[in-house]
Amino acid sequence: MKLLHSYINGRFARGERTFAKINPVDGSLVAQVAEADRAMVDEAVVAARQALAGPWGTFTTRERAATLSKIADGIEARFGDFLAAEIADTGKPISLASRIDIPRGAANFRVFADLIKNAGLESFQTETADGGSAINYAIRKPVGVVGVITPWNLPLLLLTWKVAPALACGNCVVVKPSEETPSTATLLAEVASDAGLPPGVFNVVHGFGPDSAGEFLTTHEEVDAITFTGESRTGAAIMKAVAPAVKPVSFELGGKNAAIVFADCDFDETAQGVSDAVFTNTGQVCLCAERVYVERPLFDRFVSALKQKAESLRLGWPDDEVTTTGPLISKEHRNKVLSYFQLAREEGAAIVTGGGVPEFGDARDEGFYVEPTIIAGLPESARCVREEIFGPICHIAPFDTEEEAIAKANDTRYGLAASVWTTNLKRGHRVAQRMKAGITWVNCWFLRDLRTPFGGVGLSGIGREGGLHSLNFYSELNNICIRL
Ligand code: NAD
Ligand code: 6OD
Repeated sequence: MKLLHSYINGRFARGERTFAKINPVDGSLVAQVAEADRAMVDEAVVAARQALAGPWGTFTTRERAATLSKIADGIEARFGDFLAAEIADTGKPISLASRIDIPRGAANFRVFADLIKNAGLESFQTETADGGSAINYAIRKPVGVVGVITPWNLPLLLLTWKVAPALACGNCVVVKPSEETPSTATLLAEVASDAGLPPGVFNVVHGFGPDSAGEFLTTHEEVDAITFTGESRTGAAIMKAVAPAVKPVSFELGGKNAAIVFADCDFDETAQGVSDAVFTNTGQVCLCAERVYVERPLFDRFVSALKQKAESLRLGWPDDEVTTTGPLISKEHRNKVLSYFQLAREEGAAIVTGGGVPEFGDARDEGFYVEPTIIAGLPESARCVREEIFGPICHIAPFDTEEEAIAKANDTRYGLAASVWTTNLKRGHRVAQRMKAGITWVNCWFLRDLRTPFGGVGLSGIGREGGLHSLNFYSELNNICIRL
């Protein structure tokens, strides 16, 4: 049986307690994972602190960028290993992991290798009151030791999205991947070491959140900043934990995202696009649409089309190329999603399709699949319309006016993403600009340019990452003022 270790100061280190990583496809055991205790987290943070003052601290920007590019090469060279690890941990279809997760793991390192070489900083020629002048210019320094805490839904993508810019800026990191997805982070440690990253620069500690590696990391005095992706409630707990030390945080949190479909949309493209927005990765993407609003003249036709898309999804084994939809990540998460299916019925929803658990007649019946589900007929106040479910489910409702659609889409405490579907260019801009969301897509969904700001408003997060925004979070900008 595989045993996954933490990676501390350039070596794999075994914790005393282990926990089981279960394959969500059939409930089989993927690996035992050795949990890092408080002393191991401390060791990782101390190693990271020392590494800042070691050879890593002397790397030029160009040398850091070259190391990041080598890590990207290493991920690509071991594409098959990363793919197998990602699939075993999450059960997601090979078609998805090979198209999105693993390529983005490499792309995150390449993009930030390029960006750090080319990132400029501001400078000002300042006129002084006595008729003289001064020059102000800013320099970029690493923040120090960055704690990186990530979720299970896009494990490699989301972890590298934070680790790459943090390293590009010269920091050292201690990463706590989700307990549900320990495998790709462990592989990344091998790749980072092969790429010549000095010991202590990249550390991985395995474990859980409260009273485990997650909490030991956020509360550690020697951690200078925390970057976190996960549930809004967890973000709130971490915020409390770091408050006494006033640590900077970057939070990418939950969402209850809306898709607005106008009657003038390109029907076929929109039906496919909205189906992707709802069901990709079994609805386990923070950007997924869980609320779909359709202009009334198109409503019945669109509901039928989306139902047909949902029913044509292929739930199956992840390594089967035709599988489109995998299981949910765990039994616990499936129970949560099923409790919302039940709640929808109690709240009086019409179940357009799904609402249950598929039967396969083989080992997958021991896994954590649910049916792609569409519900309708609920008031906007219903819990199923207000709370993030994080599964393959949406509520679909009609609207009569643009104002009404905007008001309904924005009536949420979250504010991560939205999508607007129309062939009217002016309306596309107009509605997109009024969305209460960090990112709005028009006639597309999850189309990413890694240089753009990414993050959410309200319960969906604090701060922006992406491009220069990441570089600025992972740097201390020092201003220098010279009197001339
Ligand atoms: P989660 O909040 O349960 O866990 C995320 C990570 O935090 C895990 O590594 C976990 O072990 C750790 N953790 C939990 N409690 C902690 C604590 N008290 N202290 C320190 N660490 C702690 O989230 P999840 O269930 O893994 O992921 C799903 C959630 O993540 C959804 O809400 C989804 O919307 C959100 N998400 C957001 C984004 C985004 O970019 N905004 C991206 C992906 C996922
Ligand atoms: O694409 C990204 O950079 C990103 N952070 C995606 C987040 C997806 C949420 O599940």
